[in-house]
Amino acid sequence: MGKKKKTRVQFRKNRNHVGPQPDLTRKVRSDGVDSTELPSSERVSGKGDLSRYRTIIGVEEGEDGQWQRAVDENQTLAGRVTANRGTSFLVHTDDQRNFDCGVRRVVNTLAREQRNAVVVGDRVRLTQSGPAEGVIERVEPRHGTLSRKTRRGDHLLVANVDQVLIVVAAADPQFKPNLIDRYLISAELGGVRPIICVNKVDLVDPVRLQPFLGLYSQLGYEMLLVSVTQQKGIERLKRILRHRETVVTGQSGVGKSSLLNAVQPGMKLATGEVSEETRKGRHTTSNATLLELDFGGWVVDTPGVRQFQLSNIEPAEACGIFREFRPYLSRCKFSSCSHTHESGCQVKQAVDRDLIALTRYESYLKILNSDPE
Ligand SMILES: Nc1nc2c(ncn2[C@@H]2O[C@H](COP(=O)(O)OP(=O)(O)OP(=O)(O)O)[C@@H](O)[C@H]2O)c(=O)[nH]1
Ligand SMILES: [Mg+2]
Ligand SMILES: [Zn+2]
Repeated sequence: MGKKKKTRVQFRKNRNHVGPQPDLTRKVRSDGVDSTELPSSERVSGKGDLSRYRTIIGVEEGEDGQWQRAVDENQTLAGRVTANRGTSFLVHTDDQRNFDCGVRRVVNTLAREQRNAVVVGDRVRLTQSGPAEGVIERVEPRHGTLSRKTRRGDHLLVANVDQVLIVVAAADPQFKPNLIDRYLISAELGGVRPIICVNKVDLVDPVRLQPFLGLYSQLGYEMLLVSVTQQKGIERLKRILRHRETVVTGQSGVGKSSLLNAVQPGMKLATGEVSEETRKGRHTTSNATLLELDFGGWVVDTPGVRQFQLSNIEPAEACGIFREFRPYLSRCKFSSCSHTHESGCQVKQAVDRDLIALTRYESYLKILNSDPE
């Protein structure tokens, strides 16, 4: 495969836009491909339709306007990335086989801006290179993603999920409502429905969880209380997971893998003790893994992160999840109010009057400051 394969692709009719497409050149250049390799031609086809043809190195515009490699559907297999093995990916093909796959370099090049060319949950096309080996040739457009905004850009964790199960522990590790707000922002940014799951309720007096339950239910979030040890709430969790694609996220040691084992004992996921000294989990799960549920649906078990830091969150983005701020936003004195230090800020006034919970406002400030939790 030394030689670059050139592919002639037809672009979809381009929304009444007739002139040259500046985006193409920019995009391709930013991928480090020499633009002189991209002679272009345009022609008018029959019936007055304008079609656009360009000879490019195997890239085409996807339905969502993202750039994609053109691959021969007959020479490749469709599948789904089920695990990241560090240097390779495990792909489960639609014809029910498993392949250990590398990634074609151009796929990485095209994804440069996103940092993660391939993630668990991705729909891909691969060419077979051995009995159980292959090469990922293309990643299909994604929907429903979970990522963390970090200083170095977006760090994508998983793709193509409908909902995210945010797991916190009532105790051990310590219950931290602020963390939930961080996970809620990630869900909001990725367009996935969040569900808040409080595990280990056997360890506390349920009365202590009431204020918190009230707060988030009032904001309209689906919440559930579970205990793996007491087998409490497991049936409800199963109903929530059934026929959906769910990523399970939360700190290390909160019981993500334990919950999935309770839902489907056959999974036999490794679980670990919460270490005595640090009261933190030991990162028992080390890689995200996509697992099929035998009652319908898929789940992705993820490794807990020690610190869930979010960077570069704009006030407007944060306000997306701080729903209770909304009635006040338009009444702040300054239209660009960040609701942190400004005078005449109606959000701050609402906090003073207990119309907005102080814990949520503090959480908002921490997130804007990119404070570690
Ligand atoms: N008391 C109590 N302990 C639980 C419960 N669920 C899980 N645990 C314990 O919590 C510890 C951590 O569970 P894991 O399932 O490994 O946690 P995890 O979230 O998958 O952790 P990482 O894989 O490191 O991210 C284990 O010792 C479990 O037995 C529960 O409902 N109650
Ligand atoms: Mg785990
Ligand atoms: Zn304000």
